[in-house]
Amino acid sequence: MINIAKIREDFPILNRKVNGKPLIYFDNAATSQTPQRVIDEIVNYYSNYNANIHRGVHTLSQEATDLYEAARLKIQKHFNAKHSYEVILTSGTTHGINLVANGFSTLLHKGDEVLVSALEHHSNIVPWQMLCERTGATLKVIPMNEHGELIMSTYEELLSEQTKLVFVNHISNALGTINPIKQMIDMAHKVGAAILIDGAQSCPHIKPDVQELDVDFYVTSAHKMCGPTGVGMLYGKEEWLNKLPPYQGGGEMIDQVTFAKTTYAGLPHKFEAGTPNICGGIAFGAAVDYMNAIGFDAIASYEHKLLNYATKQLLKIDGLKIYGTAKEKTSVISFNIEGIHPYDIGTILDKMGIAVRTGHHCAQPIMDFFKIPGTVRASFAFYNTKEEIDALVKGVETAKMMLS
Ligand code: C6P
Repeated sequence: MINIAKIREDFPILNRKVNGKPLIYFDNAATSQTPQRVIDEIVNYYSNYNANIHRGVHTLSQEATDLYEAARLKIQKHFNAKHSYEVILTSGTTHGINLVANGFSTLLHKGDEVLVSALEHHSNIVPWQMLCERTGATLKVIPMNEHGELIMSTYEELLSEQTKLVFVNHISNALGTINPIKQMIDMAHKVGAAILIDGAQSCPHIKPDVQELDVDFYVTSAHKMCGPTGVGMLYGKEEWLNKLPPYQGGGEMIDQVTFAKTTYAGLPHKFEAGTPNICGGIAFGAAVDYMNAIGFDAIASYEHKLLNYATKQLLKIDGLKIYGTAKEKTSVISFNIEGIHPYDIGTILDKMGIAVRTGHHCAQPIMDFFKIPGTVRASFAFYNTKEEIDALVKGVETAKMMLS
């Protein structure tokens, strides 16, 4: 059971006021808030350990290296990767996807097909379009239905011997749909295709087990799960990471450099060129510890209650339509009110101290599917409350009155 009052004490930002009102933060899918434990880790690093890593013989450098590598081990354990070197620390989900897409430049050819789901964030569309332009491979789309669920029978039809790669998010950022990724992974493997799962939105709610999933690549960002911005993880199966060429060249990713030829370092360093976000990596480890101490089962069950309550209360508002009504759904509610632009609702809510996201949520194809310019999106985290949802509902009613 979650002790919500105690948890809220961990997040200093929840005490601030916005426009003279207590902050109600419902933009968790854009970025989550940061607990004191993670803030302390950042302050501690810059106060006591700041040094470059994997380079110095001096004590500070060795201590910073130990902390950074300890964080990698925490992340490995959290996602249950078989080896720590299968965990590549990146700048975030976008970086991880681009790294894999770039690597496949040498592995794809004209005639090959790659499948993307209709539910993707631009990060999991554009790099693959760029890959297809480079290689002559064809991008095909797994469609969705009116509820925002992928149509699995069409997915099955689209899979063939030509399919080399599938990419799909674990949870849609715009609609909250939880995709049946285990089934999708198994189906991709049956035709010999590799599959990448974008876990940007799942990691705050679910603890994925990459070995049990048997996934080839899994990517996420620390800032979605109580960590800092500018750091994230790419998990890749060892055999796949070995097949991919390095993404960026520079310091730390090499074995030997001469002007005639360079040989590369082993995993994970082959993919970690340059000075990484050292403090960010260490704080990512602290965020993983923090969330595990609360427990993902407790988080998921509490957030599910918030989702059900908010859905029920919001639907009482005349003219309000929710986009994304999948059976399997997480705590994201995208909605519009007939005749009112989402941006106007978001602006009025902000005056009441309520932070929501408005617009296309970097998922324009989803908005095109529903023939709308965008939605208001309220996304809940385990530190939100029922009382905050009541305030949101009241705020939306007021906005509706002002704008109708
Ligand atoms: N979605 C949102 O408001 P980065 O920016 O690399 O940390 O994450 C990109 C990304 C990739 N995939 C999914 C499913 C995402 O939701 C996001 C980020 C935020 O929905 C910011 S656009």
